[in-house]
Amino acid sequence: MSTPAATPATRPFPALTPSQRYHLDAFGYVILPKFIDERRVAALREALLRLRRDLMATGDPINRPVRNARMVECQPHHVAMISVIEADPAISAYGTDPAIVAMAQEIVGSDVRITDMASHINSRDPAEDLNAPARYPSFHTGIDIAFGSHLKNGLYHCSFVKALTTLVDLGPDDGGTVVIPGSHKIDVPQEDVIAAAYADPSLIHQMIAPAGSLLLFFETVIHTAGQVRSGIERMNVIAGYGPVQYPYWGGADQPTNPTEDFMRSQPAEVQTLLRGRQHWNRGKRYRALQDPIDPRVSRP
Ligand SMILES: O=C(O)CCC(=O)C(=O)O
Repeated sequence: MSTPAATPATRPFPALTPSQRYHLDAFGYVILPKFIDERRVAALREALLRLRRDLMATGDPINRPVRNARMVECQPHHVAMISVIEADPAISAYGTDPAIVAMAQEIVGSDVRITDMASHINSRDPAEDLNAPARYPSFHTGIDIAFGSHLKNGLYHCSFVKALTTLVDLGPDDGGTVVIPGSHKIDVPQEDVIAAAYADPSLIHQMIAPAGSLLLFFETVIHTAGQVRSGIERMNVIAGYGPVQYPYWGGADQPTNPTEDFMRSQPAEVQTLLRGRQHWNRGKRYRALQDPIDPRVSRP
């Protein structure tokens, strides 16, 4: 994918095809297969494995950040790292990738900022009974429907969007992210939606896709990591985006904003992605479904 333009006004718009936009609207997610090429996947894998190693070497990876990143989950079968954006240039390049930012901007409906960047590396949970029907105790959303979404030109916009790329091939037993499609529009108690989905598992969709594939989803859709049933070590990189005036997220208890040194080392437009902009002018921008994708976007 090549998208040289990098300012809010000149980023490709629309950045999604009408079919991709429709899929996202209807289901709350869309997958773009092999969006990131093999070279970038390899660089991201290496960077995140090095970060895991370096964090573990501190002896207290939850409380002792490395390159401003830290762990929020540290179990033998699951490591979750947050605020990873400045840990390696390959990771920063992912979060600030103009093509991904352009899609986030279109989905939010305004200029955006990066709200957080994270990574999960996990394998089979030895406590899970693989003979029992699959259960996903961490099903969640990141923003509620009433506050986090609005309609324009009949299309759904969400103020918290995730761009998750799998760094390994994901088959059906490999724990790809699961979502309850459509739940971003059904404002009833979450437990009722989850119960309905368990009663009919066809209501749960799973990411099954080759390494480098991008899952874009609204944080209003109920989702979580899938169940790893194979011997694989799953690994992903995730960038979160919100309207440009939103605060950084990065873990409610102990927010780890990008460091000043890192922000100052970046071009102006990237600095806005990292800092946000404290102003009510959010630079709103909306498409209609039939608007064709910007011809500058080339898809693999
Ligand atoms: O690791 C996953 O598959 C899910 C990540 C997730 O739940 C999130 O980013 O909110």
